[in-house]
Amino acid sequence: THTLHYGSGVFEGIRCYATSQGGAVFRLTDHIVRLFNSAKIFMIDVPFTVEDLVEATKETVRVNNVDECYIRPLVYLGYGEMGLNPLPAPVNVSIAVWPWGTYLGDDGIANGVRLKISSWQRHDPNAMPPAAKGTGMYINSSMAKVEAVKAGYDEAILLSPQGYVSECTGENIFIVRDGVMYTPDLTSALDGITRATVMQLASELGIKVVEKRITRDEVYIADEAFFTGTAAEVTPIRELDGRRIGNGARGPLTTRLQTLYFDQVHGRRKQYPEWLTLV
Ligand code: PPE
Repeated sequence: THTLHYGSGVFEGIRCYATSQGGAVFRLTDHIVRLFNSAKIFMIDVPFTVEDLVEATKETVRVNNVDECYIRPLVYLGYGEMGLNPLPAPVNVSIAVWPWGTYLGDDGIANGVRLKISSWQRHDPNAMPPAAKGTGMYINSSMAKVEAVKAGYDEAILLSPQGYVSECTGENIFIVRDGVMYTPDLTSALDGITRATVMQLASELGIKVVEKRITRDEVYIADEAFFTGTAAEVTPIRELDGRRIGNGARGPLTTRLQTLYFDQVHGRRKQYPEWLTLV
């Protein structure tokens, strides 16, 4: 297929969580809207509506009988004409679901993970669009991940072409200093739905969140650092490039936000009922 040859697909990563009322997909419509936005950026005409794919996602979870799962909608260019021009290729959509526990291990969620600044750079926005989740774009993340894992780390932070912290291979990053949270702006990072969720939860706690350019040394001397993603959820960072971050364990604010996040996705709080779609 065109997508297999050229990496021309777009995709989403979504989670469904068990709640007292059964399985509930977290921020489903927001994810499907982002999928359509990714497709728009690449000029892929998805032959379905947002509502179609919302319904198809719910049905896929239902018929697979999994309350807790990861969901992977994938828009790909199927069998058709070869060559760089994607326009003649048919547009297909698949949705897969599978049980997927913690992304970087239960110990990572509880005690934090160890990171390395990658020698690979994040995309220049005029080379690869940061707002899109394009399949081929992930070669960049995969190379950074391999480098980090081979060097004995759990994850990598990629710097933007300008040399500022952008994001991890599949997560947005936050640091905490003197009670204020900082996160990179979106000029070289994905507009993460977990990022937006955590920012909302922080505002509930009255915590100021600032989006700005962040240098690597600001992470070294942060009081706390953590990263967010659908797969990774809220994971503390305990070390970067051999420097212990804060007290070298899950920080107090990270712990509060993590608790709020897990309570939210499991439907244990009353706020934002619109974020949970029962299957
Ligand atoms: N940055 C990148 C590059 C990224 O891939 C993700 C999601 C995020 C930030 C966080 O976005 P959000 O999930 O909306 O909070 N990465 C997905 C892919 C993970 C994978 O291994 O595949 C995910 O978390 O589902």
